[in-house]
Formats: sequence, structure tokens, C-alpha cells
Amino acid sequence: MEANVEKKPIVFSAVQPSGLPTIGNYIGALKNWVNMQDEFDCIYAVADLHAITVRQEPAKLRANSMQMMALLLACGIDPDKCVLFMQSHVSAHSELAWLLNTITYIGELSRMTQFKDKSRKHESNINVGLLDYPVLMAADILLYQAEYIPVGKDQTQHLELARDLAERFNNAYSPTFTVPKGYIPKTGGRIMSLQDPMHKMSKSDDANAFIGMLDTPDEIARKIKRAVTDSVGVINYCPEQPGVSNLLDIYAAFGDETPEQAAAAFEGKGYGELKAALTERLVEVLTPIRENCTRYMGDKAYLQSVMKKGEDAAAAMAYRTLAKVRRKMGFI
Ligand code: ATP
Ligand code: LTN
Repeated sequence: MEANVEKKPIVFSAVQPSGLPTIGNYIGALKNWVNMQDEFDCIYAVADLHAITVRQEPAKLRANSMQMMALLLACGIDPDKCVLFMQSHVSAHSELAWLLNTITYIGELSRMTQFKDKSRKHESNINVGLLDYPVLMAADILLYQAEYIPVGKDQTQHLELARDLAERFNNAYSPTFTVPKGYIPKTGGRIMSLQDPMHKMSKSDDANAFIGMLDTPDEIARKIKRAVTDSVGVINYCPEQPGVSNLLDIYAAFGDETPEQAAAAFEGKGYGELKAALTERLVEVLTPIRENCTRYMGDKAYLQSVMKKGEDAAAAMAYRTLAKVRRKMGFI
């Protein structure tokens, strides 16, 4: 019997507890995490070690990490179907990152768009961790021999590095790591800011620029009403109308249709109608998630037990790979 059981491909992804996630995080990544649970062996982490590349107040990091766990459960991540854990609880991540550092070139890290963006944003704290961020991310992925990595489009450069490091290590020592592939949504891989549709929606931006996953119906209505559109007055899905197209992207992603289908449904209608329908859809999906999240936040013992179970399962896999790497690199 056992021999006939087909092994499912391994999926790994993570989200930083750097603040409350936005609907950009949800559409670009979390929604896929939920959808992939049955078909794949999924391993998901809250990337708290990544979050400290930007200065964090300890009490706030602690609260945000707990809240992110609660939110993942509320979105439908099921700890009985997948491995859900806190990155810092498995020290193999930091250790493999160090080992991989020695096969990574400074040039390939300093070229990263995210490094350049964050260096500009945090001028007084351009720390080595900010530069090394993609190596830690590669370590996360490679420890689990993951094949598919569901992330938003903004992470493609980092994934490319993870692939390069896997191949570089395999060539230098002998085949050790699975070379991972991205799993990026066809539409909605990059949700834009409601205030500036030329920039990605980001949780560290001004609150009017994003819809938070825990925003109340009133907040959602207010922010969508204020979302930047244009003076064309006709609903089209096209690069010339980035604001309207972004609203169509969000509308479509929350209803499982394509943005082109959404645009067709609003033919001849005004921006006000699109905004009202979008608000209604967002409220419908986000209200149960918000309520569930509050419930999980009230049960710290349950959250701790989920994290412990995840840690044990993740550690068993991670240390197996790490032992192999150490042996191949010549450690006694
Ligand atoms: P920060 O804004 O603090 O830099 P972030 O939101 O970019 O953080 P994470 O929280 O680690 O970073 O992102 C989690 C996931 O959400 C990643 O897979 C990322 O690609 C995706 N994501 C982030 N922003 C967007 C967006 N605007 N549209 C689509 N996907 C996104
Ligand atoms: N950098 C990622 C979060 C992240 C991640 C990972 C994603 C950390 N480790 C491993 C996929 C696989 C981001 O999305 N900002």
C-alpha cells in the first residue's frame, strides 16, 4: 500500500510580521496559500527574522507575530493540513543563511530592487541584514526542498537568487537542494496603492493607501471612496487607467474572475458604482476573517500549541537538510 502513496510536491512560503497585512498580501500570496493546502505538502512561516531588518520595537514585534499567526488561521490556513510555524523557532534558518552567505556575491545582493527601495526608506539604518535578506529567504526555501513558492511579483528577484544559490551549491558540492520555482498569480500578483497606483500597495505606507485585512466595513468604504481614479469617466482595464484597473484587479481577485470579465460587467457604468460594488465584495470576504482573527487572538494557548506543533514538524525536516549541507561542506 505505502509504496503507492504518491508524494505531493512541497510548497514553502512566508510572510513578515512587519505590520498588519493588506489585501495586496492576501491576493498576491495568502489566498494561494489557502488554495494550495490540499494539493501540496505546504509549509508556511511567519518570517520574524526577516522583519528585524527594519528596526522593530520588541513588544510590537511580539504582538504582530501573534496577530499574524491568528490572521493566517482566520484566512483558512489549517494546521492539520500543513506545517505552520514561527521562523525564529527553527534556528536552522539562521545557520543555513550563514553557510549560503559564503557562496553569495555582494554584487548580486546590492542589485536587488527591494534592497535599494528599503535603503532609501530607512536611510539611517542600512544594516547588513537588509542586504542579506534574500540569502535568509533562500535558506528558508532550500531547507525544506520546496518546489513551489507562492509569492507576489515583487519577490521574483529573490526567488531567482534562491534558484541560483541552489544550483551553485549543487554544482560545487553535489546535488543537495531542490531548485525552487515561483508560483505567482496571473492577475493580482501586484496590487497597487489606492493613493498612487504606480506604486505597490504596502503595509508600511499611509493608511489611506491600503486596505488592511482587519479594516472595519466603515474604513473599507471610506478608503475605497477616496481611491485615486482618473478623469476619463469610462471603466476600462488598461495601462492608461492604472487607478481604475487596480480597482478592477482587486474586484476580480475577490470574486474569482478575470479583471477583463469585471470590466465587461461594468460597461457603461460609472466609477461610483464600481467603488460601491467593490466595497460590498471586500466587506463580505473580510468580515468573517476579521471576526475569526479576533477569536484566535483571544486564545493564546491555542496559538502557542499551533506554533509548537509547527516547530517540531519543521525542525525535523530542516535539520535533516542542514546536516547534509554541513557534511558536504567539510564540517567534522
Ligand atoms: P513590507 O511592506 O513590510 O515590505 P511586504 O508586504 O512587501 O512587506 P511581506 O509581508 O513579507 O512583505 O509579503 C508577503 C507576501 O505578500 C509576499 O509574497 C509578497 O510578494 C506579497 N505582496 C506584498 N505586497 C503585495 C502587493 N501589493 N500585491 C501583491 N502581492 C503582494
Ligand atoms: N521576503 C518575503 C517573505 C519571505 C518568504 C520567504 C517568501 C521570507 N522568507 C520564503 C517565500 C519564501 C516577502 O514576501 N516579502
